Amino acid sequence: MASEVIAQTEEPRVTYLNAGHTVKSWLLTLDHKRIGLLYLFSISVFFAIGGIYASLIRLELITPQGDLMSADTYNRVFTMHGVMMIFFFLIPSIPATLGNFLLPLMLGAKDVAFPRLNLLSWYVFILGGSLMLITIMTGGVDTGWTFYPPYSSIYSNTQVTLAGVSIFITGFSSILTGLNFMVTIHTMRAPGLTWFRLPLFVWAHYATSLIQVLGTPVIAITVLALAFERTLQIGIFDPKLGGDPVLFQHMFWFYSHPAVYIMIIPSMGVVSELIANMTRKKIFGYHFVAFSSLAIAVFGFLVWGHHMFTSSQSMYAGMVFSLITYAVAIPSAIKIFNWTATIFKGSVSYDTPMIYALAFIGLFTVGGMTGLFLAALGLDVHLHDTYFVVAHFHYVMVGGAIIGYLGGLHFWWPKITGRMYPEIWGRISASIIFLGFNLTFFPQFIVGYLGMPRRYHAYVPEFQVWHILSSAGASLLAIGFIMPVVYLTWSLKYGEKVGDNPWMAAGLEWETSSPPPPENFTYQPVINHDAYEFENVKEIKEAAAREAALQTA
Ligand code: HEM
Ligand SMILES: [Cu+2]
Repeated sequence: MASEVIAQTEEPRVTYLNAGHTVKSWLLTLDHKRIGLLYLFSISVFFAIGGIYASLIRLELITPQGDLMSADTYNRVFTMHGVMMIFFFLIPSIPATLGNFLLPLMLGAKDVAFPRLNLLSWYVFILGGSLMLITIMTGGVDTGWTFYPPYSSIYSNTQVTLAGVSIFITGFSSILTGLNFMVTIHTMRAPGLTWFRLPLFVWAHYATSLIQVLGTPVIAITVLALAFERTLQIGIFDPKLGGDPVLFQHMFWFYSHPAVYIMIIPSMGVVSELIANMTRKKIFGYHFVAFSSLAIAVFGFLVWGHHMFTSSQSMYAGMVFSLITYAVAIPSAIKIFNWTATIFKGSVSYDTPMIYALAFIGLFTVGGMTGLFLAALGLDVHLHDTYFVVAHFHYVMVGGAIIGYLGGLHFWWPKITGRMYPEIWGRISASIIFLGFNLTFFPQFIVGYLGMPRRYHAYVPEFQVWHILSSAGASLLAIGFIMPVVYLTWSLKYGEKVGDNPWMAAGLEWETSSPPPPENFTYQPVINHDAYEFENVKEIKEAAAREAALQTA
């Protein structure tokens, strides 16, 4: 009785969520946790738009005739799908949402190094995104998300210039976030938190930030050059004026290959956290996993030519690019092996985040291995620009990056909101996503191998069966993606309140309350042990002490 009375008169705890209720307190917030949620909301909207385009693509391809839309409309549809998904969803996804929310918590810091810059990054992102929405409303773009000239520079009469400006602007958001994270990781670690005590999530974000800072300026210049070429015909890419159309491909892929790692490395960081915490083990070969992120980031800059094997580049260049591409597979494989070794003999709990982690390992392995098929010079001549490529990159980007993102979102949801989602729904939707994903994309390997080119809205009737499977899978996948939106939103109000550390996870972010107070910690955390040492988790210590007391009693 007495405790109830006290509970009622107790001051409600101030958290980052209730520290201000006005719209202004959100739109002008400098709190990295709120900024993370602003991103979460905005990229979800962009993902929904990209998803609507995806369903249009899959609807068109149910029949071999191009009967749902004209070729011209179809070109705009798959372009807007790619642009939305890559530039406005996948690239910002984990760094901008989970990264923003978690990095300072994991470092024991009050905020990121430059909170105002962090807020500015979001506004820049929204500005770029709005321009892309205007692009869509004024007719969209039909060049494919790769914007290759001469089609994009001379022939297309769609909004290529506006789209270029939008991507140029959005790039700054990525660069600023990367800079902010690097400075934060360098300067704001809690006392005792040395580099090799950092969670692998932090290492992954450090490597990602390097790519963002070093690579993004190149894409920004590339799309700007394209915009100039279109409006002023100055001869950067047009051979008639002394330019070189293949130069565009070099510049584009010099960024966009590393960019695929901006999408996947953060996801790998998430998976490392999930596996350590769900198996209650230190990640096997911690140093190798940490350095493999850096290796991927650095070597990722040396392989762009594998997108251009069929573009008349010299055979010797092709051989070098092929060889280095094979070399980049090594650090990815190291991660897969080390995660597997960690799971081996761990006490695994198959909660929703772990289902996502296991799905990641399986799907990313398929995606990565088929990358090796494409990196083989001779085989790529057959597979280039077919659905095999489409299947490959979806296995990595959806099966890898998005699966990791969802796993992370579920794992840290109780930290972000203070409430738990219904576990059974988590497992059901994760399983639906896994099945739907494979049904959507595995047939594309086959139909691609059989010769179906990508970006076609009509095809020979023999391919129809594969497309029907794929479209059926896409419907399942859509259901799987919509379910978390529903039950996560539901849990905001009705989810069970679960305390600070429902997973008994190791990591500084779990030591503060859920949801965290505005300044993250009410004390200065001091670190005296490595990452993933579960004996040091407060809840586990207490349980052990209770156990010991029972034994002696
Ligand atoms: C790590 C995550 C990866 C992601 C996100 C990814 C993503 C992509 C994307 C988006 C494309 C298609 C680009 C386009 O639109 O033309 C692509 C193509 C390609 N990928 Fe990957 N990839 C990844 C890993 C790998 C790996 C590990 C390898 C090889 C070891 C690889 C080799 C290739 C090759 C050779 C192509 C070009 C195929 C062609 O156009 O003929 N990729 N990848
Ligand atoms: Cu590449």
